[in-house]
Amino acid sequence: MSSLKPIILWGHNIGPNPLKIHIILEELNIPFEHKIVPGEDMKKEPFININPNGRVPAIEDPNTGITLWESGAIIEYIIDNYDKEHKLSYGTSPEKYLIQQWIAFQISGQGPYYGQAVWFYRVHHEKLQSAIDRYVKEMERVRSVLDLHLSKSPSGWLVGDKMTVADLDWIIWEQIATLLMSFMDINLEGKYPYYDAWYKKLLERPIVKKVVAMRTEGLMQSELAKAEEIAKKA
Ligand SMILES: N[C@@H](CCC(=O)N[C@@H](CS)C(=O)NCC(=O)O)C(=O)O
Repeated sequence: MSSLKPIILWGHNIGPNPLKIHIILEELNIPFEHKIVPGEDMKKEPFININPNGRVPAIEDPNTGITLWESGAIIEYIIDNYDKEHKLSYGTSPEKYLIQQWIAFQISGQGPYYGQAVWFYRVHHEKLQSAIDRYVKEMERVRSVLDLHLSKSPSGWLVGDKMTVADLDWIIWEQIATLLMSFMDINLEGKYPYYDAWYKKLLERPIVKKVVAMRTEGLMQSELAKAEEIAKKA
């Protein structure tokens, strides 16, 4: 991969969606540069020329000239173009489509629901316990779906007999869900054993560990910036 020009990954220091792409690019040893788009710059020029939806991730690949946004589409692109040996994917049916299925579920059933749980617990201006309960319940329901599927998987991975992008795609939001639930004194450890084993295996991967640590550092910095802002106004 050394002859490749680095792919530009437009991301965020705490946003989980770009970090999914960061993990996959690094696991595949693809050169890339993770450029941070500050939240206040996302919905305006020049970033909306890259993603009119004003969200991250987006990529620009100088090797092919493509600009792409939406994490599911980006993962499919990376696999088609840069995982020819199928280190983290499969090229044949049914696994190829099963990977797409788990990615589709991640984008529609994990990210938005977990994101709302974080929003209503940490950000929303008023405390709406019924909204928090709804999204936390959904986080547990999704965990039970993963556990049920993994209980029937001889390899302990979501698709086939090896770890793929389908697994890596889920880990960052699962780590955030576990952290969020710990703030609420919810501990599901032991209730979903197949999930627990899968979660631990993923979290032990050096690249996943590094990206989780990067996000923790980013969170600390943004809490510090918020505290400084409050202190300035006081
Ligand atoms: N469906 C999109 C979701 C992207 C998304 O919501 N990204 C967050 C960061 S993790 C974002 O850009 N938030 C900024 C905003 O909503 O203004 C994807 O999977 O790429």
